[in-house]
This record gives sequence, structure tokens and C-alpha cells, in this order.
Amino acid sequence: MQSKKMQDAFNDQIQAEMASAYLYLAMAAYCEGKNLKGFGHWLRAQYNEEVGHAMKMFDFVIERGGQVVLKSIEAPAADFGSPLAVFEKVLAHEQQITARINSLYELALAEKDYASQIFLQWFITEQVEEEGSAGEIIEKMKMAGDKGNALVWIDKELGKR
Ligand code: OFO
Repeated sequence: MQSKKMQDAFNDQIQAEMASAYLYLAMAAYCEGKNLKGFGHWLRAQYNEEVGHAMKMFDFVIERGGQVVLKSIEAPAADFGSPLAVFEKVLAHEQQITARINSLYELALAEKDYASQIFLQWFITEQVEEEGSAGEIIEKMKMAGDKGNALVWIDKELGKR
């Protein structure tokens, strides 16, 4: 059984993961609207991953006899400025999510909730990967600069995800 505090924190995180999914879907729409299908493909995959993260928590709360309470999600932006700005925003967003996961873990420690501590370790590892892959794409894009053919190559690479 989970404490009410822990359950509320997981419900907030389910909302945050769904908001991440919605943000990445908006980014996919933006990139695909600019004919960057590979970027769109990568972001759609990210959207699916985020829904997966939310569902992992959804299942965990229920498995522990808790109650899932879904909350509303704000509409994301439609225009992100440029493909580079998209990925800078992905990285900044993932850094925020990492901070949230760390706070959840701290709460699990304070609550002596060992099951939640073990469960959250997967997310802590996942966040390292999330930040790493966004950072790598930003580096590639910065190296490419505004050379159109380099952007086409990155688009192709991202389409392989
Ligand atoms: Fe769920 O890791 Fe991104 O947000």
C-alpha cells in the first residue's frame, strides 16, 4: 500500500508524462509540416515512449491498491521556431522531468516506500538516456549549422529510430 502523499505524487507525474507526450506530438506536427519527416518520426517515437512512461506509473499505482486520478493537460505550442529550437526545448524539458523524477525518489526515501524506490530506479536510468539523446542531436545540428544538406542527412538519421 502506498501513502496518499506518494500516490498523489505519482498521479502528478502521470500528468507530466502525458504532457511530455503531447508536447512531442506537437513538435512532430511542426517538423512534419516543414517536410522533416525523419524529425517527425523521432518525435512520434518519443510521444509513444512518454505514453509508455505514464502507463508504467498508471499500472504501478493500481497494482499497489491505489487510485489513479487523471488531470487535464495544457495545449502545447504549435510553432517552435526552428528544428534546432525544437531539440533545445526537448533537452530543457527532459531536464525538468529529471528533476521531477529525482523529487519523486526523494519522497519515496522520506516515506520509506521501498517498492517505489526500486520502481523509480528505472526512470532515473531512463532520464540519463533521454537527456543524452537530445543533447547528441543538438550537437549534430550545431555542427551542421545552416547547411541544408546536413539537415537532410540528420533528418534521414532520425528517421531510422
Ligand atoms: Fe518520460 O521521460 Fe521524457 O519526459
